[in-house]
Amino acid sequence: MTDLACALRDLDEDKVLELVDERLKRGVSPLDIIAECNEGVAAVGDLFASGKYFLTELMFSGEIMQAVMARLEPLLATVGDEEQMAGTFVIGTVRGDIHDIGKNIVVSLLRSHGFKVIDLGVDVPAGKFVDMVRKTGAKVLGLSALLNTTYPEMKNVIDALKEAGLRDQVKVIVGGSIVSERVREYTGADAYATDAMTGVEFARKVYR
Ligand code: B12
Repeated sequence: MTDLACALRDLDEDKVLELVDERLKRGVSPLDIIAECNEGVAAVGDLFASGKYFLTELMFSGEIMQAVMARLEPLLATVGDEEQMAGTFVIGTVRGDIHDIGKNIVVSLLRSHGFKVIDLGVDVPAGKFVDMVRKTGAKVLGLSALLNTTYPEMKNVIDALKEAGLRDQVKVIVGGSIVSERVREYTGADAYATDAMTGVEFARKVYR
C-alpha cells in the first residue's frame, strides 16, 4: 500500500490532504489519486468488517474521502481527451443504500466528458429510475450499490424497466466496489464497473 492509502486507512486526514496536494503538484492525474485513496478506504472497510474499526471510523473515512473529492472534482474537467460526446445518463444509488461518494465521482467524470447527467441521489426507488428514463429518453442508466444486500434491488429496477416496456431503449450499467460479472448476470444489467472511467467509456459506446 502507498503512503497515501496508508494515511487514509489510519484516518490521518491532515496527512491524506498533504499527500494529495503533493501528488497534484507532481502532476499525478486525479483518477490515479482516487485509485490510491480507494485502496485506503477498502482497507478501512476490511478493518470494519473484522471488528477493529466501528461505524465512527467508517463515517470518518467517508468524510476524508469527501474532503479529497472537494480538492479533485474541479480538476476532473481536465481529465480525458478533447472529444466530447453528448448524451443523457441517468444515475442513482438504489433503494436501501446511501453510499454516494463513488457515484458522485462518476457524475463529475461524465459531466466533464460532455454528458448531461441526471443524478437522482441515494436510496432511489425503482419507480423513480423508470419515470426518469421514460421522461428523458436516456439511453444509459447507471445504478450504484455498495452493499450486497442491495443487489436484489438492482435487479428489481431492471425488472421494472422491463415491465414498463423500456428495457430495449436503455442500456444499464451497475457499479460499485463489490459488483462483478456475477452481479451483472444476476441483475440482468448490460455491463458492470468497479471504477468511474468504465462508466464513461460505456456511455460513449452507447451514444457512438
Ligand atoms: C465510507 C463508507 C461508508 C459511509 C458512506 C458515506 C457516503 N456518503 O457515501 C457510511 C458511514 C455512511 C457507510 C454506511 C454503511 N456502510 Co459503508 N463503507 C464505506 C467504505 C469505507 C468506503 C466507500 C467509499 O466511499 N469508497 C470510495 C469510493 C470512491 O469508491 P466506490 O464507492 O467503490 O466508487 C467507485 C467505484 O465503485 C465506481 N462506482 C461506484 N458507483 C458506480 C456507479 C456506476 C454507474 C459506475 C459506472 C461506477 C460506479 O466508481 C467509483 C470511483 O472509482 C466502504 C468500504 C469499501 N470497500 O467500499 C464501506 C462498505 C461499503 N460499507 C459497508 C457497510 C456494511 C455499511 C453499513 C451497513 C454499516 C452499518 N452497520 O450501518 C452502512 C450502510 C448504510 C446504507 N444503508 O447504505 C460494507 C458493505 C459490505 C457488503 N459487502 O455489503 C463495506 C464494504 C465495508 C465492509 N467491508 O464491511 N459506509
